[in-house]
Amino acid sequence: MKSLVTQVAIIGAGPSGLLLGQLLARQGIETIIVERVSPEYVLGRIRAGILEQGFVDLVREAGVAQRMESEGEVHDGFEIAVDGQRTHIDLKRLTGGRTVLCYGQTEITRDLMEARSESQLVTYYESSAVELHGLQSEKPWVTFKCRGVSHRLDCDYIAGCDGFHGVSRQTIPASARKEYEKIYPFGWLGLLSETPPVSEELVYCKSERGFALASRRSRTRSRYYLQVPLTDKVEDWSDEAFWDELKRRLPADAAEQLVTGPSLEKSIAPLRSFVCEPMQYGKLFLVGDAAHIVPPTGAKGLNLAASDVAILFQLLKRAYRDGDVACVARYSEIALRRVWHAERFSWWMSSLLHDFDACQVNDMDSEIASRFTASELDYYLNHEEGQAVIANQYAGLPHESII
Ligand code: RFL
Ligand code: PHB
Repeated sequence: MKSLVTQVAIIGAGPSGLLLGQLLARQGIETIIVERVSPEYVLGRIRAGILEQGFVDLVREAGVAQRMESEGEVHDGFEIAVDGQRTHIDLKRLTGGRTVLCYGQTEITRDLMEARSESQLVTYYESSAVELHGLQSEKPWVTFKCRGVSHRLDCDYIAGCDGFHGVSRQTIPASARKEYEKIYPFGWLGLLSETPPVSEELVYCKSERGFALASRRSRTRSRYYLQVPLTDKVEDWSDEAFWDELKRRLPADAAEQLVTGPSLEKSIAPLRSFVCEPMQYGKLFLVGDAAHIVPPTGAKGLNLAASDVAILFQLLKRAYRDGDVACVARYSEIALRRVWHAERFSWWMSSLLHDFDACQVNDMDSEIASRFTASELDYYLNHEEGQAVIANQYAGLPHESII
């Protein structure tokens, strides 16, 4: 057994774990990350594309913003199209100047990984049998296997940044946590292609055939999504079938301009709302997808992960720098307030823009339900105050108000 010691053990080298590690390192706080898969596998995941200002500021604070600032695109707004009718949500005007940055999660992760290896900070990739111990004691520890060698990592705190399927949340006794969950009756089929995007801004489309999203990574790289039944498999969707269906769901003028091409990646993600309360247990803190999941419609998952990181970082800084070790007890209470705001907004955006009728899950008579939805869409899209509600929540709460 190889013995290791650090101050904060981080489980998971996704964006949450890497960002926390980078911020702590800049304060002289030591971390070791333990990750289940290889760096190549982590970078093969195509996920988020929209970053709120709070996220961008945090990446700057971590000293890793250089490429994001030169390659990321500032988006002043986005569009919502309902049955082909396009409405522009002017984020900048409606929020008093706030915008979002379009820059892929894969790129952020790559930037953070490179910064970590340049600073010679330790990450154990391809680790198995990861287990957390002594969470209620003064000195918790983590055991894992890496390259055939068993390791024991002693630490002061453990940050569980290991995503929804990770080990951290499962280590908290079931009697000490409550989980809230809603699974939606459809998924998102995503396709990435080296083709010029159909629009300068994102277009969220509600159509009779179901939801679609036209997103992008750059002037030459597009990311599109289609609402699909949960029973569909990626193999059921050829590139051609994807493009045909997308054209039918996009507004006609956009469909005409759509440039198609071979897919670089295609995957299906289920849609889920999930929260684990509390987000801490003794010396373990759950961060990001390990503690909560939102459906991707509001572009909130990664941003919420970053706000957890910001909170935990500030509390750990206070504990190590000022000796205020008691303050870490407030982590869950502070984080959950923001989590529930994002959960509610993401659920609401998803409910408004997806086709539930196709799934026959409405408990209301579907005719009256569709009138209610039409009226709700009219209010939120055709009135200034409705648009402002969407814009302010989409742009995200400023991080200054977190603690
Ligand atoms: P991750 O990214 O899942 O990383 C967790 C890491 O932990 C590792 N791991 C373990 N390591 C050690 N031991 C174990 N037992 C382990 N088990 C797992 C995993 O291998 C992995 O490397 O969680 P993290 O860091 O909290 O980051 C969260 C974000 O990835 C997620 O919230 C976003 O991608 C959600 N999301 C979006 N968020 C946004 O803010 N804006 C968006 O536009 C947006 N679009 C999306 C999305 C998520 C999507 N999918 C695929 C669910 C679009 C999609 C399609
Ligand atoms: C993406 O580009 O992957 C993306 C953008 C906005 C969302 C979800 C995903 O709401």
